[in-house]
Amino acid sequence: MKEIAIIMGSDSDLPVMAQAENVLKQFGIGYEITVVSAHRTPKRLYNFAENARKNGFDVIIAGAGGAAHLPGMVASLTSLPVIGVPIQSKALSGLDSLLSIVQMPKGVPVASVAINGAANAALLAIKILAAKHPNLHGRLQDYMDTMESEVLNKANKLSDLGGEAYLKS
Ligand code: RP5
Repeated sequence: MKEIAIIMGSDSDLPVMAQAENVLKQFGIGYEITVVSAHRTPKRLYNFAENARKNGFDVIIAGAGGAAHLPGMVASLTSLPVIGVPIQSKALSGLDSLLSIVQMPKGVPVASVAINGAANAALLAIKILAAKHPNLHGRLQDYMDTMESEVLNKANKLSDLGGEAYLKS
């Protein structure tokens, strides 16, 4: 079952958006990944968003860069939650993407992660899905525990070695 849709404005966004795919794979969540451009394929955008719920998706992750209208336009056409991923643009380093995604008008919410924060978009999507599949809470807790252990191991190693040796290790 494909519960999450990962869409992006261009295949040039894929190196970032593949990080979301990677997290979903780690958690064994079904997903579909494709390109939907708000400006270059507006009819495809409309068709995707209008049918997203009927097609079984629960959450949409939408990455876009520059004049990043994809997440907002999709959100305007569906009741599903949309998580925007602002892609780092060349001209303005992604500030344009971020502002285009977060400055939505009242009534049309889009959640946003950090610039290039596709992995967090996937984690947030899984947290939303956990309301429907409570077993995901345990898996998310495992993920958090692993992160904690990794940081504590690093802190112990740093205390043992001191900064210079740590950097060389
Ligand atoms: C946006 O324009 C895309 O999301 C992409 O980040 C940006 C550039 O697209 P390409 O010109 O690389 O196809 O729509």
